[in-house]
Amino acid sequence: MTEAAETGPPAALRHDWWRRGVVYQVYPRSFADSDGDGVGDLAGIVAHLDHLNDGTPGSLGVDALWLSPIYPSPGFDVGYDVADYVSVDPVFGSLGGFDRIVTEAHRRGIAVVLDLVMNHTSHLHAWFLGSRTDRHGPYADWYIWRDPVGRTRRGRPRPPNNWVSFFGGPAWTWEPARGQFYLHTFLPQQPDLNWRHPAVRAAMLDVVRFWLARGVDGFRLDVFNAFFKDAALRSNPRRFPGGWRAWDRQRHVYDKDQPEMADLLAEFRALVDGAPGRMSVGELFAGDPREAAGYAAPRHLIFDFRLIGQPWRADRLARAIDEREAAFGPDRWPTVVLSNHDQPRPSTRLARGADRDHVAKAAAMLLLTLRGTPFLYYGDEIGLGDIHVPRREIVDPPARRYWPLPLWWNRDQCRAPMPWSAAPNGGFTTGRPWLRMAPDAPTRNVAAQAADADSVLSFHRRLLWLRGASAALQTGTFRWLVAGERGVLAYFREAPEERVLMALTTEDRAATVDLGGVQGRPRLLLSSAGSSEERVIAEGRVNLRAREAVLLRLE
Ligand code: TEU
Repeated sequence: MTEAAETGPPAALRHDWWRRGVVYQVYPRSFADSDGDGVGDLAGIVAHLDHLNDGTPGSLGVDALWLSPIYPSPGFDVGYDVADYVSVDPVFGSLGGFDRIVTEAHRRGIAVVLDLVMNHTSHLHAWFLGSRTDRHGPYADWYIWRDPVGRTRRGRPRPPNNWVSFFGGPAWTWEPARGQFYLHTFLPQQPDLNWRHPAVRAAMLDVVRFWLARGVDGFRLDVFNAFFKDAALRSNPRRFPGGWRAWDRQRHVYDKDQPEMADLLAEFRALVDGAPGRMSVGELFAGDPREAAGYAAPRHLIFDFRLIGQPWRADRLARAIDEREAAFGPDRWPTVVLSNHDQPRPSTRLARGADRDHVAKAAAMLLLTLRGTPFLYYGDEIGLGDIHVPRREIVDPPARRYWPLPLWWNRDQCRAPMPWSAAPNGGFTTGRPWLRMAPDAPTRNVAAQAADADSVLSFHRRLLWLRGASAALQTGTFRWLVAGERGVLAYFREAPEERVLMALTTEDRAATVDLGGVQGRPRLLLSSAGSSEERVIAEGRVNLRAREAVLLRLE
């Protein structure tokens, strides 16, 4: 037993923290660098855990920390290509450093969630090195190998079906050493594992056991609905109308979402449930809320990315919220996600010329008051924006891969190093940061915003602590008051002991919300514009300034 495991899940953590609480996502390369090599690391994270939760409203007060992959990786997909599942990449630290994160996080009542990338490994993982050279060795069937289906007119081996890689190009790469193709849903450097092979399943469940024994409280499962492919590897049917990417011109009925996943998920959950208070969340790979809801299990959360795709428009957001609520219904528990390490950041994506801070605050209101477990991406709490990364500095593989086609997905932009202070390089590193800092880091940083009561950070802190004390916001039901009409979103969250009303306008002009028929005396809890209660609540209505979001309690 490690020291971290002995301390166990923090006493302060209720068993259903994953349902009531807020998960904070750290992209480790970009959070804090403790040794000056320009890359964030585990010791840097430990040094900033008080920012997440020091038990006082001077911190965010979040309940869990999700770490994007920390395992040894050659970095073809910046960590999402894992070369060893039971170790820590030296650039981040060591297993001992990881144990310290668990101990220090638990001491602060923060649960630790690891990112498990189990659909594929790195092409440099020992399993694949064994598999690619030997058709008969112990790893021969650990990946999805197939003979060619004849030859092309040019005499090249023809791949077994029409599947394509999400990152561009065919999903099959020819391996001369074996004389066969292997499958990769992502890069050729990310070969897909053969989950139908019992040894693969056993090895992966051992990985889960390894981290649980080190005191981990939960897992994010990367693209988990792609683990199983059609047993006969049938070609996908064409999709009309398609898109400009080959991926969008197919209906993905055979390369993901196979029924075998249900059984694996049950086995995985049984393992995770070996101790109370542990959670898991599956990343739904390319799917809608209905698909997401189909995978939700009693203690297994699912990302539903429909909200990420919406512009900052009340009618569009209302439609997306309706879809989610209809898909999940009252009995299944959704997640709320407005950003992550793959998507443009809200303060850039949603603001579109409007004041970034206003939109960042209102977006936080949505994230933290909708029904479901919110996932807050590092940096969003200060309204960090996307960075512009010049072509020659781009690190992200799909962005490089498509050149010279348009950049459809340059994820470097949303991975800027965290600016902690006005020090050089935002106090992120004493060296040269692996990605450039946001240009406004000297003014938009944690220290500056902590000192400013009107900042995006101060707003996040107040809202998060209000949420932490509110049964209605944590577990209450959802009911519309105004579903997107005239630029307004207003909804109730209701628990037996408390009723809360959220109202916001996405428009650049004032709006009113009629409270006629609404039971209870409204009291203002929070306004994104710093408005007073007298300004907001008057004569049976709520007055909203341009782009304002307010939270009320009905007494
Ligand atoms: O991303 C999978 C992925 O492509 C989806 O998140 C996608 O953005 C969404 O379904 C919209 O269609 C995960 C990781 O988050 C990403 O960083 C990795 O590159 C990828 O898997 C491969 O491991």
